[in-house]
Amino acid sequence: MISPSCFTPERVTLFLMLSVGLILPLASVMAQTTDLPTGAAFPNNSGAFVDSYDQVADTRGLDGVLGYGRGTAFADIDSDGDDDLFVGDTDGRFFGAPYGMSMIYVNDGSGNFVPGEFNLDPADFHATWVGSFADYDNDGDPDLMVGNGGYTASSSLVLLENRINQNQGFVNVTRTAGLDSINHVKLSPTDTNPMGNEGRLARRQARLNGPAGEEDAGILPYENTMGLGVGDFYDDGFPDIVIGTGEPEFVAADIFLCNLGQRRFQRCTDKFIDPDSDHIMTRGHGAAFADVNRDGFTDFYFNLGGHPNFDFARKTESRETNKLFMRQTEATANAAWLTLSGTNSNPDAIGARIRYGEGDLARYHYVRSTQGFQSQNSMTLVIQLGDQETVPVFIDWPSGTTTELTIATGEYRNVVE
Ligand SMILES: [Ca+2]
Ligand SMILES: [Ca+2]
Ligand SMILES: [Ca+2]
Ligand SMILES: [Ca+2]
Repeated sequence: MISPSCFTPERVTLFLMLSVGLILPLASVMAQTTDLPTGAAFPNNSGAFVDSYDQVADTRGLDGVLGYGRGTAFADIDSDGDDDLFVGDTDGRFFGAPYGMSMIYVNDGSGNFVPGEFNLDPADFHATWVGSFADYDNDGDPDLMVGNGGYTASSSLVLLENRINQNQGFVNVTRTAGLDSINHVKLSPTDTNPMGNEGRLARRQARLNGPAGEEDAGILPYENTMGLGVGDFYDDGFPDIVIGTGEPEFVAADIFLCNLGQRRFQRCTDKFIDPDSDHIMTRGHGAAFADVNRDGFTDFYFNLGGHPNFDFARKTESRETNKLFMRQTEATANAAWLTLSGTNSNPDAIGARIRYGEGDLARYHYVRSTQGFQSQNSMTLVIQLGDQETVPVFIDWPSGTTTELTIATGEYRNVVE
């Protein structure tokens, strides 16, 4: 059932959520650093070897399709122990084939990806903004919820049940799950240019005068927040921040903020190296973290691209290719991997708090359904052991119960509540 809708309360709520999206993770970062060691090790690049994240999408099977990137998510959809990748794309089919659209990529276990078929229906991915995984039917595999529309096209929610183990791929169960009644159509004229105002117009005009246009006009650099990712670069236990601007008209500076510990962040965009170098000025949206090649170092995927209606109207091009950043370092990780299965708590253990290590070496993980803007980090938690062979792990489940265990180097452990 589709019903007309104008400026709905849901839309207002969405904007409020996006507005506070940056503030809440920052607040939680501040809160959780209380018991952590000061002076976290930040790689020293004074030597000949540069400790960096190299952009490797082209050699890992994730290259070549121009897209309007939106939300992205890592989840182990086929239960083979590695993180597979959902890429939301708000879709270039207006331009005809070959166009980018939302995809699921399957991980071969080493961080190489191949496109998956899974009987996906293109009609279920029209102007997709977000996809998020959870085990909605409690059968042990992650199912996929897709959100379409935004300000791009008519809005819809699609729930796809994971039936890979029955060779049916993902099956649309939106109607039987009772979710179709909340789909709606965007009609409000205020949606066509919700960001237009005098300040932005002045910035736009200045920007048209070249990269230094804003500076020449005395306007601060364009750093609109739309995409937002929170995850742990350098696996030091201190969560870091990525901000993408998501603006169709301009590429703008990607903002990587590395957490130095001691409640301080430092811009570290220069650590994220792309041979094309255009990554430093993009239209960023979805951002997700996972250790895709199981080397003990967290990797980062950035889903990029502008807006199709804008391109149509202005006869311009704001699509971009996405980026996968994998850490290249002389350091060797000493890590283990942990997943949680709730019983009295929810099956995905959303809300669980994990502490590992003791004293000054204690670190924390939190299991969340989404992280940042329209994105979901891997549910597999990377445990850093430092110079230890084992570390104690303490799990606070959402139900209120606790679990204590010991995990060893190289171990992959699923803990059942
Ligand atoms: Ca997998
Ligand atoms: Ca399931
Ligand atoms: Ca970090
Ligand atoms: Ca890795």
